[in-house]
Amino acid sequence: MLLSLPQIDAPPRSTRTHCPYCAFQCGTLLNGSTAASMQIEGDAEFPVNAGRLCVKGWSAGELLGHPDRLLTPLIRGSFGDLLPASWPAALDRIAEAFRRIQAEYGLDGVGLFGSGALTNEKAYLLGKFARVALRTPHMDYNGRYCMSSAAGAGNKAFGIDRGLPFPVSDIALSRTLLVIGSNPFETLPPIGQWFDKQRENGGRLIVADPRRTPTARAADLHLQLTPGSDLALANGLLHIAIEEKFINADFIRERTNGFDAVRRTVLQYYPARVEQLTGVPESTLRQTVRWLAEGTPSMILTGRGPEQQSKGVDGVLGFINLALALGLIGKPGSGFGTLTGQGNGQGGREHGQKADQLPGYRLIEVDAHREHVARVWGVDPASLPRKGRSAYELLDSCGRDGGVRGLMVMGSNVAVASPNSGSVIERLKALDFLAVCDSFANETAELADVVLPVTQWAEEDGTMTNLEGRVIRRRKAVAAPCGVKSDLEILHQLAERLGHGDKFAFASPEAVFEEFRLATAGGTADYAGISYDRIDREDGVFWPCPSEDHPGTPRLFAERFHHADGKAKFHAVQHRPAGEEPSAEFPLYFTTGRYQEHYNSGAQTRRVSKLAGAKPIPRLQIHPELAARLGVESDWFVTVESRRAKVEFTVEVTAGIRPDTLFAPFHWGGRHAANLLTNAALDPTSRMPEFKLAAVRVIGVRAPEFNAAEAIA
Ligand SMILES: Nc1nc2c(c(=O)[nH]1)N[C@H]1C(S)=C(S)[C@@H](COP(=O)(O)OP(=O)(O)OC[C@H]3O[C@@H](n4cnc5c(=O)[nH]c(N)nc54)[C@H](O)[C@@H]3O)O[C@H]1N2
Ligand SMILES: Nc1nc2c(c(=O)[nH]1)N[C@H]1C(S)=C(S)[C@@H](COP(=O)(O)OP(=O)(O)OC[C@H]3O[C@@H](n4cnc5c(=O)[nH]c(N)nc54)[C@H](O)[C@@H]3O)O[C@H]1N2
Ligand code: SF4
Ligand SMILES: [Mo]
Repeated sequence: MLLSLPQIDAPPRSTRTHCPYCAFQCGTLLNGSTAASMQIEGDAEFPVNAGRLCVKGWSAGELLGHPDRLLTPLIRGSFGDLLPASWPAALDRIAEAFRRIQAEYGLDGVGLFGSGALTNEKAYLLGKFARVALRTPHMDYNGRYCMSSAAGAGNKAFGIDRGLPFPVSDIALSRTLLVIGSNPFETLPPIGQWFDKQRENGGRLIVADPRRTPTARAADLHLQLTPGSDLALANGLLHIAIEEKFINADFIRERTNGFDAVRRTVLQYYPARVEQLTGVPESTLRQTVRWLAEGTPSMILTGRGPEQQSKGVDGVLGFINLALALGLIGKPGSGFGTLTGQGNGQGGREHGQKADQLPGYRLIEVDAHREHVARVWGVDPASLPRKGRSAYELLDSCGRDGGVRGLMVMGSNVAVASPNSGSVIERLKALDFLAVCDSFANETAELADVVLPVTQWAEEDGTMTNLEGRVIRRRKAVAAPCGVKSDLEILHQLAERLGHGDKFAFASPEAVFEEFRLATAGGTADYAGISYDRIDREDGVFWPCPSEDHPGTPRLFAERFHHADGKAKFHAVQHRPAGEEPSAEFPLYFTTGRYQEHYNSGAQTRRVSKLAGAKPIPRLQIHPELAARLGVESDWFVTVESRRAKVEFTVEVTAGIRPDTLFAPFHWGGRHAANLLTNAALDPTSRMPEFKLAAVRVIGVRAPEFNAAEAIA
C-alpha cells in the first residue's frame, strides 16, 4: 500500500506491463504512479509488439479512474435497485445463497462462469473454487465462445492445443501466408509489422473472408467465400493439391497417420463443386494451392471465421489436413496456427475453467489426472466433481428443472456476448441468485443480485499466456482505488465462508502461481519450470517448460507431435450445412465480428471516450446491390429479423461485403445487440456456438428523417 502512494517530487515511476485487452498482450510502459497521472507507451523492448500499440491499448488508462468504475459492492434491495453495501454483507449474501441453493438442489445447483480475461492465477483459483469450495461440475467460461473449436482441432490433430506453435515473428519468415476468417489488421493491429516484414521479404498474402476487410485489401488474393463454406474450401484445396501432385509423401509417411481416409474424402471435392459451395472461382482455388505448395515456407492461420460455426472443429481440421499433406509443419516460418483472441485466451483455456478440465490441460474424467490435482489440493480425488455443462448449455440451464439455480460470473458479459442473447437474458432472470465480479456494471451485472467491484490490470500482479504460448507478467503500476478487491481475494473470502478458507489463503498472486506450477507439473500445459523471476529475466517463457533448467518451447512439432506415437493425425471431415442456411423465408446470411475500436461485449471500450467517439453505434454492412434492391442508403435504418428476434441497425453501404450477406459487430447490448439474432447451434465437439452464421431477412427500412417503419413490398 505505502509503496504505491505517490511521493511529492518523486520522479514518475515507469512500470513494464501489458495491455488489458487482446491476446497480442502488447508490452506497455506505464509512466506515473496514479491513475490520473498515468501515460501509456508501447514497450519497444517487448519482442511481440516491439513498441507498437493499437488505439485500444493507447487509451486503456481511461479505464482506471473512470467515473463508471464500481467502487463498492452492490446488493439488490427490496425495491429492486442495486444498492451500495459493505464487503462482509455482500460476501455473506453470496455464500448464504450458494449454501441455501446447494442444500435444496444439490451441489450442481450452483455454477461458475469464468473468462479468458483472467490471469492464470485467477483462472486456476476459480477452477479450484468450483471443484473444492463448491464441488460443482458446472464451471465453464467464455473461451467456449472463443477458442474452443481451435482447441478441439489442435488436440485431435496434434495432441496439444497451443494456438501458435511458433513465435509471431515467424510470420515474417513465411513466403506464402494464408489467413482464413481472421481480420488481424483490426483485431491484433500491431501484428501488421510482421505482415509488412513478410511482404518486404517477398512474401505473399492470401485471405479468405466473406468481407473485404482491411486485411483482405492488403492481400494478393482474396477468397471472398460464402459464410459457412470453409470446410468445403479446405477439402477443395487439398483435392487440388493431390490432383496437381503437390503433397509431401515423405512427411505424410514419417510424421502422420490417417491420410488415406482423408484422400478418399477429398476426392469428392472436385473444383467445380467447391466453386459452387464456396463461391470462389476454380482459378483462384488453384492459384492458392500453387502458392502454398511452391512459395514455401508457407503458413496457414485461422481466426474466428471458420471456428465460430457449428462445424468449427472440422473446419479447422480441414485446414490442418492441408498443412500436414503439404508437409508444412515443424519448420521455421512454416506451419499451421490459430490466432488466439482474449488477453489470456491461451492460459485461460489450460487450467481448469473448462467444464471437462483440470489444471495443466488435465482432464477431469481421467483418474490419474484427478489424482495428481487432488494431491496438490490436499483433497480426496473422489470428492472432485465430474464433467459439467459447456458455457451456452450452462447458461441455458439457468432456472430450469435440473439446471443451475445460482451463478457467479467473473470476467464475462454473458448477457451481450452469448448467442441468442434474448433467451440467455431470460435464463439469467430466471435464476434464484446471480453474482457478478467486475470493474463495471455491465449488462450482466445489471441483472445481478450481488455485484462485487474488482481491481483491474494495472492494479494487480499475475501472469498471462499470450497467443504464442509465451507466459508473461502483468505488473502492478498503480494503487487500486479504495473499496475494490482482487478476484483472488474474493475467492478466498468466499471459500472461508463456505468452510474451505485454508485452501484459498495465499499471500500474493505469486504464491498462487507457485501452487499452480505444481498442479500443472507433468500435464500437457506444463508450467512447472516457470517462475516470476524467470519471466522477468527472459521476457516471457514459452510452455511447455517442465523444469527450471528447461529453456521453454518457442517452437513445437520440430521433431514430434504430442500423440503417444509422436505423429500427427489426419481427420477425414465432410462439409455440411450450418445450423440454419438461408431459405425463401430468411434469404440472407448474417455474420458478426469486430471493430478495431471496440473490445468484445464493449463493457470496457464503450466507456472510453476516444473509442466511443470513433464508433458510437454498430452499423450493419450491406452491399450496394442489396441496398439498391432494398431501397436504402448509408445512415438509413433497416430492421433485420432472424428466427429469434428483430433488431434495427443503422446502415453502412459498402462494396466490401458479399451481396448475400449482412455483417454487424457484436460490441453492443440492448436494442442494438447483434446477438439477439445469432443462432446457438453448437459444434458437437467444442460446443462452440454458431456466431458466424444465421439466416435472416430485412423486414423494414426507414429513412433517417422518418419515424414510422416502412414495410417492404
Ligand atoms: N478490435 C478488436 N480486437 C480484438 C477483439 C475485439 O473485440 N476487438 N477481440 C479479441 C478476441 S476475444 C478475439 S476471439 C479475436 C478475434 O479476431 P478475428 O478472428 O480476426 O475476428 P472476427 O471479427 O470475429 O472474425 C474475423 C473475420 O471472420 C469473417 N467471417 C465471418 N463469417 C465467416 C465465415 O463463415 N468464414 C470465414 N472464413 N470468415 C468469416 C468476418 O467477416 C471477420 O472479418 O480478436 C481479438 N482482438
Ligand atoms: N455475435 C458474436 N458474439 C460473440 C463473438 C462474435 O464474434 N460474434 N465472439 C465471442 C468471443 S470470441 C468472445 S471472447 C466473447 C467475449 O465476450 P465477453 O465474454 O463478454 O468478454 P468481454 O467483453 O471481454 O467482457 C469481459 C468483462 O469482464 C470484465 N473483466 C475484465 N478483466 C477482468 C478481471 O480480471 N476480473 C473480472 N472479474 N472481470 C474482468 C470486463 O470489465 C468486462 O465486463 O464474445 C463472444 N461473442
Ligand atoms: S493489439 Fe491487443 S494487446 Fe495490443 S494494444 Fe491493441 S488491444 Fe492491446
Ligand atoms: Mo474471443
